[in-house]
Amino acid sequence: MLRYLTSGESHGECMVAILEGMPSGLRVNQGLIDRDCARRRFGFGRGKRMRIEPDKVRIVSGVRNRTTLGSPITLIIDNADFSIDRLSSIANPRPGHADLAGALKYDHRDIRNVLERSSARDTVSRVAVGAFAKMLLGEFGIDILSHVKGIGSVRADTRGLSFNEIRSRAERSPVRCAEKRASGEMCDEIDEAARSGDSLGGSFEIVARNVPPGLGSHVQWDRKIDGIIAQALMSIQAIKAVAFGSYTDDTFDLKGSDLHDEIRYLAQKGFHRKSNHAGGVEGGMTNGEEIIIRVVMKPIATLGRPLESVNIRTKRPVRAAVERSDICAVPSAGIVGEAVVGFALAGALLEKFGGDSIKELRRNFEGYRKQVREF
Ligand code: EPS
Repeated sequence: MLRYLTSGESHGECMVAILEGMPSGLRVNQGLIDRDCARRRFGFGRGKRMRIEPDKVRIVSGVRNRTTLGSPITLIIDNADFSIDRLSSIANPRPGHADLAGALKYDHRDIRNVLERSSARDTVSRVAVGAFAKMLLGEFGIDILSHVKGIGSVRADTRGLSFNEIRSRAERSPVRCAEKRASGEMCDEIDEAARSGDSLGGSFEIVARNVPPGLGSHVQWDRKIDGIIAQALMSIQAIKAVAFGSYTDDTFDLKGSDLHDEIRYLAQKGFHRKSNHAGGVEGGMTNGEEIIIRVVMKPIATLGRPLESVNIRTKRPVRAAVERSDICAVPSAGIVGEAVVGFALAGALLEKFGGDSIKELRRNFEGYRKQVREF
């Protein structure tokens, strides 16, 4: 079983993750870990903290000579802004943040005790874990990308673009949007939100390709791969909606004949589909098509021109607290999305094919591929 825990406060000494269940014999690519952490850090709309933090991941256990041992892997990211004991206390909760619910639940009269852990700073640990998951998936040709579909009132139209085109265009865009026109307009809206003391949300898409059919299972609710992926995505800070394939509010008026993906067979290609409205999942299992997921993120809760709130000590009306923050974190959230989807798929891969070493996992994987080819 693949699992992980994270720990760490936003301005504490460091962020930590322990990843357990990775097979032995996986070559560790530090460059890939660094690259994903850098992709998470940058992106138009991010706050000043991102210029302070190098987000360098130290691997302190579970890896020897750049190869996994099969033992728990501990990852540490030191916080350059380690200032938690000097930071002021906060009494004015921000609407949209964990502040008030967390203070009530844990009986904290200083909201800083809540926000230090609820902060999206924790996503750096999740991206580091996700990089390991992607390395494992990469051994089997499974590849994941993300790209921004919308920010504020701007929507991108990427119909007709291939997986590789979307990835290379998104990587060159300051908002990680594959469409040039939309990318420029998104930057303008973020600038405008910054000027007016506001924040912006949006949506991004995750695509995973070369996923074999049969990850997850129809036989039990907690083994359904779409449920597992949705939970992982919903657990990212500020994510409010997750949808597979073509299924949004705009598609529920379409008929079964419009939406279900007709089945075809070619000797070289095996079973495949004419369309992919299902987003690569049917009956809680991957079906061999690309996995496509749309994720909606709410605007950042910290506003330069804060909303109405109530002081938790005096109970008097006040304006919400203003902290250093991002204006829009949708481009970064896409990278976190890749990481958690990678983790979910790596977990499902290990559940199906087992194996304590990469060698054993590969043997089982290839045996299944042959079985499916000969079906
Ligand atoms: C983040 C670090 C945080 C925020 C952001 C994400 O740093 P600081 O609070 O010191 O500015 O920039 O977190 C939030 C916006 C939030 O509301 O939690 C990071 O490393 O991603």
